[in-house]
Amino acid sequence: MARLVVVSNRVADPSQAVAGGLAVALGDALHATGGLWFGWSGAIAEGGAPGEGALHVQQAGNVTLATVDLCEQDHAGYYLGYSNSVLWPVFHYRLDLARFDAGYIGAYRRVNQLFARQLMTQLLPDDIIWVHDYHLIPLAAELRAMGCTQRIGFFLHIPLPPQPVLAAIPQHEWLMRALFAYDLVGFQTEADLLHFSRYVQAEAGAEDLGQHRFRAFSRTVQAGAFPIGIDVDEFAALTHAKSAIDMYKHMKHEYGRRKLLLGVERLDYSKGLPQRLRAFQALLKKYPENLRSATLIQVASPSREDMGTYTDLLQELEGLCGAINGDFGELDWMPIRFMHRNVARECLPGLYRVARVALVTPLRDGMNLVAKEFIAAQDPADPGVLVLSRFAGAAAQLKEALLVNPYDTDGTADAIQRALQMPLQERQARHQKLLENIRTQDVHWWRKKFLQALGEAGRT
Ligand code: GDG
Repeated sequence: MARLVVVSNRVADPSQAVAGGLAVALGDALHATGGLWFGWSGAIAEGGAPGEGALHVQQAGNVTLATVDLCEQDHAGYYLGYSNSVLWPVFHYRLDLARFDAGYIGAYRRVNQLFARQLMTQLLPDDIIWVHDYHLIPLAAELRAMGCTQRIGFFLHIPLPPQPVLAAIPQHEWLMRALFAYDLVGFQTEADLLHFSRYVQAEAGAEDLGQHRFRAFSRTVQAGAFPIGIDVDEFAALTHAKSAIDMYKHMKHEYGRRKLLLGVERLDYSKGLPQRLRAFQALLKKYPENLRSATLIQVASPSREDMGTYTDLLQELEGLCGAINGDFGELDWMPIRFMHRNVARECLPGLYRVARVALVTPLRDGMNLVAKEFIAAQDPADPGVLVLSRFAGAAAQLKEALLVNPYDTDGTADAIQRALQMPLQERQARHQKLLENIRTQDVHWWRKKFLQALGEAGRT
């Protein structure tokens, strides 16, 4: 069996107990064939030169972890710059937040070239290479330019916006042309796939060969939708382990008299946090029976802290929480508990399980794994209700959630009220269907489906 090579911006050691679902799933695949995981080490080398970075290779069982350091300038231009100030906002439809600094693209190319150069030294002739996410769009093109002939697949974890939005990126043609160096390009949803298909036909004159195969730039690429899932069994096991049970009991004791609502995400403007807080505020105004009772715990774990847009967002959220707590709070009840901290992964399922309602209301999200984790952690006999944004990729699969438009404050408040009042039978019926869905299309299904399609995608 061919060896699997996974390439992503960050590398997780799959043998570590704290590794998340994706690391576990990719780890499984890597273990099965004995694999290589390649990416940035997370270290910024002081005094390093642009485009240069030492390679570190270590063994974790039968998986080789190969990582490259970046210098300060490359980290600033490639990671903070092009990846997170251009691609992340634009791919999440936020042209207003994009910063098209002319210096970023040079660093983005340089780091992709550096990765390609270092990766080439590690490759075996029959390797199958799987590249992940927006940081590494041009990697295959760089590898091909260095003579790489192995099969290469790409999976985009974030949304692909429609052509008029994508075209705002000055290098949009170059980026999309780079995708044709892959054998397979995977997206989260059919909607993303449609955006790809429309873009390449309209902007690159691509020929549609049927079954999502496209020919342009003298190359043929296979595209597909592969909605990512979670490791349901791993998450269920976490739910029944001590840390999660302790967390559940503690929260039940603290909040037993309250109706608990929960939001968990990285602090990011794509997640719709201000809009969610306003919807919760509207709920308290419109449905006063929730006063002294409904409590929203919002975990916003620190993310990309060295970027200004994230600091602004934090300030906005702290202001909103202060205003809502100030207006509605009582000596013995605070409507919102806002935590700008990371909750230990082992405790998360306990928190999910104690919540009556989860608010997963991003303005735009590739998939959203929190929605799936919440479902996996529920007690099927007395499950909580998922309020889910129609703009999360997960909404295409999780139809039994209460789907909302997060821009519609009143509509979202109404859905939250409906969730809080939902009778047990309806909660059970919805949860059963949702659980079936995340079980059938779990992360192992996703990985196998992608790798099978990559194996079948013949390059011409
Ligand atoms: C990208 C795409 C796509 C969050 N807070 C804490 C914490 N988390 C964990 C969750 C979940 C993960 O982080 C977040 O995954 P999401 O899918 O919700 O969102 P992104 O990080 O934006 O991920 C997304 C995903 O890639 C996969 O393709 O679904 O659309 O944007 O696992 O549990 N974990 C811990 N403490 C926290 O405070 N331990």
